[in-house]
Amino acid sequence: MDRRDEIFMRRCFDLARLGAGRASPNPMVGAVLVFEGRVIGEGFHQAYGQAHAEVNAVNSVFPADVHLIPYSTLYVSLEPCDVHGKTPPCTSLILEKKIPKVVLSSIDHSPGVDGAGIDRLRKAGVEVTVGVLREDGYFLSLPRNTFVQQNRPYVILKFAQSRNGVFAPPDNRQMWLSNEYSKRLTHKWRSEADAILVGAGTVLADNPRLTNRFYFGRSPLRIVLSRHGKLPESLAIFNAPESTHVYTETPHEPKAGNVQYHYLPFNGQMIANLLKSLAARNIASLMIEGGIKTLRQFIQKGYWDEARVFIAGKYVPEGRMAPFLPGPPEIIHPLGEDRLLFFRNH
Ligand code: AOF
Ligand code: ZN
Repeated sequence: MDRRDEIFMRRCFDLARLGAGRASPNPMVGAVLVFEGRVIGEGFHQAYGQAHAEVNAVNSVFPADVHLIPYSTLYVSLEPCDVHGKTPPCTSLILEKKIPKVVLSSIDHSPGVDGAGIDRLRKAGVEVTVGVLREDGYFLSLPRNTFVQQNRPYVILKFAQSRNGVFAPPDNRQMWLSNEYSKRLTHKWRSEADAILVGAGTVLADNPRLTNRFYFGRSPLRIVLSRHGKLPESLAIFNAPESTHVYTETPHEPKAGNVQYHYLPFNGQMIANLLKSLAARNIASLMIEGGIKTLRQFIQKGYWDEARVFIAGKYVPEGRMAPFLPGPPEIIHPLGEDRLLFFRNH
């Protein structure tokens, strides 16, 4: 594999991530157009329903370089689409612009693509290389591919625990464990997730807002699991303008327009049915912020893809212990006195 392929592919990944929080439920995709080692165009999928990365890369080429396009290589983090969705297929653009070579990292498993994009290009004589930085590309596109292949959102568990593994004090008081860096990161993640979910116990104990206040970008949709639906309308989670969906066995009419109640039987299929319902609402990524019971339900059913766990520097003498995750963390980041442990369920 050409070392330069990896450099340009990394650039595609960096560009792709600029679409975090806005591209979903589409994938984050980045593209770079290169003529003889020189980048002549770059682009990424900036927002759902808008132009794809390849289109933005081609459109970014300076007029003086446009004649170079038929002699250039298009690097793209994901297989170019071959479907007419909200925008025309990128395969058509590549053929129309006579781009002779395409280098990509991972496959788009969306219906109608899933290898068809590669086939169409190859049949038309385009040289296609697949699998550059395969693993990174796989994980970059995993939220989208999980959404289309399993008909559920990509699930991220997020929680904090004390140095000695305590999640919450015995009396269920709110306890802030992690530091300012961890808090800021949490808000960044909120800006990237389509929705954020908590159990009713957490809502009642902590009265969280669950909005993004300490990072750029938007706030996610808020989801509450509440078997009996008895939640006072004065809770911060019901504050406008962000929307809140409550999943409950006993639905009732909300007072405010930003709140909706949905019927969900709290049985053994609850998590599976909830995820299916969220997918039907185009929610492709979901962050679970607690509490212990809710996190454990997702872990027990195996419905989690990543876990981001803050280990605070603080020691808490007693309390309820944090959920247990099988397997060791893949990455450990220092964050001041805290540490961030990153797990994958695969
Ligand atoms: C690409 N490049 O930048 C993105 C792609 O409804 P549409 O028009 O947005 O098309 C949806 C399809 O395009 C679907 O297969 C999705 O995975 C893919 N997204 N494809 O070639 C991009 N964002
Ligand atoms: Zn496309």
